[in-house]
Amino acid sequence: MASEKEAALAATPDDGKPTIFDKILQKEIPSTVVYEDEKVLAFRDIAPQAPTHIIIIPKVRDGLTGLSQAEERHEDILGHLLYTAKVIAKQEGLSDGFRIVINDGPSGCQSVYHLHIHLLGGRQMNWPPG
Ligand code: DGP
Repeated sequence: MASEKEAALAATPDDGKPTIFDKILQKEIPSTVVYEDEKVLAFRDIAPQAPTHIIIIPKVRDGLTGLSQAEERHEDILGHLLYTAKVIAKQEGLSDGFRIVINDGPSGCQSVYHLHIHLLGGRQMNWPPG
C-alpha cells in the first residue's frame, strides 16, 4: 500500500470524477459510520493514524474539493463540519483532547479531493506534525 505522501503526490486534484468518498456516501463501498445527519457523514479511516481516526465529510461536495476551494457560500457547512467534529470527539470519549486536521493540496498531503476533516485521538499527539 502506498504511503499517504505517495498517495497524495499521485492524486489528481479535482478531475471531476466521483471520489472514493462519493462511493462511501453511495454505500458502493463499505465503511464504519460513526455519525450521520442531513449534511455530513463520519466514518472510520481505513488507515488509522491514532486509536480514534475518523473522517468527516459534507454529503454534498458543491465544489468543495478542498479547503482552498472554499467560498463564502460554504461557511455554514464548514462550521457544521467543525462543530460535528467536537460532537463526535465527545461521543468517542476523547475527554483528554484530540486533533483536527485538514490536508489541502499536494503539499498538504491531500489524497482525496472531497473536503474532509480528520479527527484523531486516543494517544498523545506530537508537535510539529510531519
Ligand atoms: P487525505 O490524505 O487528507 O486526503 O485523507 C484521505 C484519507 O482517506 C486517508 O486518511 C485514508 C482515507 N481513506 C482513503 N480511502 C478510504 C476508504 O476506502 N475507506 C475509508 N474508510 N477511508 C479511506
